[in-house]
Amino acid sequence: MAFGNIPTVLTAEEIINKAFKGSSKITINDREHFYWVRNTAMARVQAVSQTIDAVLLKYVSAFPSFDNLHPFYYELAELLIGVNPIKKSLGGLDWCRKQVAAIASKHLSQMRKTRNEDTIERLRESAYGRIASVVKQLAPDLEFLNKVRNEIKKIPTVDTVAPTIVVAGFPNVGKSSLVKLISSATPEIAPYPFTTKGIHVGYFEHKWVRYQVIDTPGILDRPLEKMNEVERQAVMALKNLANLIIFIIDPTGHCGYTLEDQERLLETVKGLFQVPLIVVENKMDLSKTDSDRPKISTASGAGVDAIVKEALAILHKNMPKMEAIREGF
Ligand SMILES: Nc1nc2c(ncn2[C@@H]2O[C@H](COP(=O)(O)OP(=O)(O)OP(=O)(O)O)[C@@H](O)[C@H]2O)c(=O)[nH]1
Ligand SMILES: [Mg+2]
Repeated sequence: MAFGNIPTVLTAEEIINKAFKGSSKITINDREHFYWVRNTAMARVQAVSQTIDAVLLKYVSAFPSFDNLHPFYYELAELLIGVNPIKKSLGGLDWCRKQVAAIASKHLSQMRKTRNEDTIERLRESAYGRIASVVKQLAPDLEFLNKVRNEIKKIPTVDTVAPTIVVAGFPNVGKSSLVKLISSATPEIAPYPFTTKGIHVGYFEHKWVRYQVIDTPGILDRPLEKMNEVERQAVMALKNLANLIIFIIDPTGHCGYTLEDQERLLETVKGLFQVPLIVVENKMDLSKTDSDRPKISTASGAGVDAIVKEALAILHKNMPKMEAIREGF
């Protein structure tokens, strides 16, 4: 998985309670009462600081290092959440780890110097209080990172190496229906636009090569800055993953959009993405145009095999190295 398995991010309060509760169980016995008191207090402060450090470090390391992320994931994270706020909050966690370590070390060294039991207890309390207050300052960051974690979980894992077909077009034209027919993906299909709200990934195998097929949300022909978050995810997939685009047109009017609008989007897509493109007219069981474009019906399956064949031929032609490897088997 691109984002690994990010654990639930605890709240500041939960982290503090966890650390304090764990430390309260520690006692370091000594025959001499003073040492018993001092060593116990010191061990507790140390334990509190170590627990907090371990918890925060776990979060920092569980989040991906955004600078090494594949552009598809990076841009999707940027679109859905915003990379800078995530980096800022993770930076906050690191800041807190340093503060906690410094507070602990300062108090421990003072505890080491005193022979007074009351002073020891006062120092322990002061360390606890300051540590708690620093962790409490993290509350908004922790809450935000937990939300990020839940958003990140929704980002699908894609194969960034497999030859990839991205299926695109206006809403409701039959993209998901095609993806479901030709790959292992099981996207939702429904008779209204914007059924697909994110990227769905499926695979099929042909002669020992695994091909990736990506279903995208429908896009309307409008400038990128006017597109909503759902449409932009389609653009991210087209831009960062496609080796070939299958552009579906529904010329029957069944989808609720005109042929002219769809043709305009096709021109936009051609201009934006420099990858081979197959234009297919779907729903030929309802009606068909007399264009010379390939025609399919995902309802009856007519014409679909021919499209897959054409897609494979184009992918092979564009990936001579892959073909050579494949032929070598
Ligand atoms: N008659 C007919 N209906 C079709 C065909 N292909 C798809 N449909 C119907 O068209 C509607 C939309 O199909 P989807 O596959 O969900 O379309 P989509 O392009 O993925 O739609 P969004 O995800 O909303 O963008 C559904 O009611 C399908 O059953 C076809 O070849 N013939
Ligand atoms: Mg769909």
